[in-house]
Amino acid sequence: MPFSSVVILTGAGISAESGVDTFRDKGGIWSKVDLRDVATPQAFARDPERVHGFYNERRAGLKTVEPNVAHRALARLEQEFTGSVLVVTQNIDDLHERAGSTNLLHMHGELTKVFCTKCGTHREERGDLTTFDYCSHCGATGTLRPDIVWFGEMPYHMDEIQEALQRCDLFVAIGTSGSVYPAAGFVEEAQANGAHTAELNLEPTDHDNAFDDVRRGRATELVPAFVE
Ligand code: BV8
Repeated sequence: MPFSSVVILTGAGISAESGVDTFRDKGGIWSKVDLRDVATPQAFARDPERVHGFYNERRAGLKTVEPNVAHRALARLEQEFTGSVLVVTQNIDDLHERAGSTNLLHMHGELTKVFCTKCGTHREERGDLTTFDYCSHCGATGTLRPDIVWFGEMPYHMDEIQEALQRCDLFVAIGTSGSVYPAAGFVEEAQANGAHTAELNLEPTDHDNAFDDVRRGRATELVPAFVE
């Protein structure tokens, strides 16, 4: 690869063939549940049990899925590439790390973590969360929430991501519809800084015209071929 600094943005499409639901495809998560009822701070304030139930189910679902060859190809790229490879994922599953990626940023949070709204402590959680749970750090009860960036909240690691987008000479978006900002704007930012840009996705997206190289197909076929 004639590049030295690569930023890879992944979305739900890379985990689809592992059996994790996407959001905006036919039959996707947002066709079954209104995101305003489960993925906003207002929803959590209104009905925390419902929000806990939504994420408890998805957290439990992680036990039944495995990384696929696309996740593994990105991990291999990180290990074998002589330059730097940063994976920025919008996904809240843990399939990239289970495949072996280590230079990885979860910009929308992680299903396997919770944080305390009183003391701000983040910790790992693999079981169900309830409104009766207490924070092991400050002792408060009912203050734990899923460590997820909801709509209207600031995504994580934005400074680090912006810095990488300015530095990279290759930006690749994989399995994302490009419907959610700020991630949807990363291609323009990378391109404005001179990076080559590529999109690997099953279906056309609203951002097709923004990419230098557009490839259509399943992530498990496109990603291993792309990183070779
Ligand atoms: C923020 C966690 C700033 C929840 C998620 C109007 C204009 C511009 C922006 C806005 C606007 N109105 C509101 C906003 C801001 C808002 C936003 O973008 N809204 C959209 C809907 C317009 N954004 C935010 O609120 C963000 N924060 O802007 O902060 C700020 C500044 C000051 C003060 C406060 C804040 C925060 C957004 C984070 C939301 N949280 N996730 C959860 O998971 O439960 S986002 C949600 O969509 C998902 O979780 C996911 O992370 C994200 C992106 O989805 P995709 O991954 O792309 O999935 P999708 O289903 O859409 O697409 C899958 C693709 O894969 C498809 O194209 C399909 O073809 C393809 N595919 C399928 N199978 C395969 C495949 N490809 C390859 N192989 C396959 N096998």
